[in-house]
Amino acid sequence: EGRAQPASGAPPARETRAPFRFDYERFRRSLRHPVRGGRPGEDPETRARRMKIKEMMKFAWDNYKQYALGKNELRPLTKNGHIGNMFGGLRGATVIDALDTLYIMELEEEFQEAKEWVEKSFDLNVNGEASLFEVNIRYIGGLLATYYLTGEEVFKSKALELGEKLLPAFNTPTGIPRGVINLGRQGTHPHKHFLCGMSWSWGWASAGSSILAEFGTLHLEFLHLSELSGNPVFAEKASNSQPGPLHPPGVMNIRRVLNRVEKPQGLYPNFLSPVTGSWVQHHVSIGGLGDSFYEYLIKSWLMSDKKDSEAKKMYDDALEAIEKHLVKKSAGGLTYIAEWRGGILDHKMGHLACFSGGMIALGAEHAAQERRQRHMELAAEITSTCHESYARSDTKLGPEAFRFDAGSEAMATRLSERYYILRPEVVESYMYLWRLTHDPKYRHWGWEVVKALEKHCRVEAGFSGIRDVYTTTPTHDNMQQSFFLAETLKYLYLLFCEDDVLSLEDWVFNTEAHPLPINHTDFKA
Ligand code: DMJ
Repeated sequence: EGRAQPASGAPPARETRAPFRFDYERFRRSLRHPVRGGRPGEDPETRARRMKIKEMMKFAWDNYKQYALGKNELRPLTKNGHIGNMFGGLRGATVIDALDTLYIMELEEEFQEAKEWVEKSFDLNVNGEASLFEVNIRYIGGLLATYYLTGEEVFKSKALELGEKLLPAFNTPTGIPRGVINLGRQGTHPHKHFLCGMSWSWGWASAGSSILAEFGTLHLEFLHLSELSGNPVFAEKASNSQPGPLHPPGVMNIRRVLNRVEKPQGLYPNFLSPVTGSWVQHHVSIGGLGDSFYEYLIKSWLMSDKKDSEAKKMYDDALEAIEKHLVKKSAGGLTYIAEWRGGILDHKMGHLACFSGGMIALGAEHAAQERRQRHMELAAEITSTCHESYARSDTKLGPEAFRFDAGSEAMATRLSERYYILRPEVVESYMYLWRLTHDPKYRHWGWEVVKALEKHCRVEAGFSGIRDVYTTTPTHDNMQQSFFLAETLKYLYLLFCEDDVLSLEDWVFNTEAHPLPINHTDFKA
């Protein structure tokens, strides 16, 4: 599509190709539902709650804009900006993460402010050690989603330019990318994008390994980069070339490596060597370090309009091993997913692992009858356990990790695990479970979170995380995380929207809640 065909009889010496152009209008016609807006005749209380969440988003944005625009995140107590060390020299993480939420909530003026910053101030030629994963999920994901929602070229071109800068990270003996990359401009070699970035493994990851949740959370965005650019390099490899030093393989190759390596009891450990392609440590977790790898398998299948059966099989097999080895019930009857360290269970669930209620429900929707019921029950039970971790705290917000040992049930037992940093995973699961069951308890639970955020996290100049969920005189951590605007507030808002606003029939959410379109293969223009 969009490529010029050589005219018959024309001299074949030079290939003439029209530049590839993604057909945005055609894509918009392929959507089955409008993307935003209220619906006539809706319940006034639901609308009022949605409007409250919109007000929270405006408050979070306005304060970021006033005190931290151009920095990555807002420090709401000291009223200044935070840069951090995850994005190399990139700036404006909150701008990029907020764009699609502002758009969906119809905060038009604020959306224009964010867009203007991208047009005038977003600089991609910056040195510094950036996390491939974080840049992909927040920046590439945010830019792609905003392009698909608005059709504004600036978001597409920035996404593609940044995407190219990430490619050198794949240049390893196995094609499994390393975790850290320098995005700076270096060298002018014809194949410059293979030279301009140096990449490393994280200093803290054992023996130079790459992390499952990092290299396993690129697929959705990289397939869209290929789709929008017409360049297969992101998904697979440069056309007409074998993968090699100058043509590293794209994301599809990651699965090949994972399918080759033996999995202990069918489980995927969190650390893999990008040099040998074997596991470095046997730690398995559906929370931090593992989480979004599983999420991207089921979402890859959904995004492909259920054509990517390899991803579906990998998801089904992984979930079966998780059910068999990691899903447990506490003495008090709470279902949870434990972690696994070389065969020994750690009876702990991180807040991060609470996304899995939503993921399992989403997968269950499309499973055969017997599995569907079992998985829907499992999803509801896990979501309810995560709700308990909130309900059992004094602030009604949940801790970073909670345990099921030494008589404890769904509560943090260590001082260092009592904090809440505005994370989205629990409300994310409420949103999916609401959409898939319409059980009113999910909206009720979501509203409890809104009230708790207002009471304990809202400060004069934005929202802040808290250091201890078990005290009602909280100490604030002075950080308004960019994912609060990208995810927490977006999922809360969607919980109080009709189902056809960003419908699950048209969109999959990347792991930072940026919506990417499903490729409707049966669509006729
Ligand atoms: C987000 O950046 C993403 O949801 C990621 O997958 C996990 N961590 C944060 C939110 O907690």
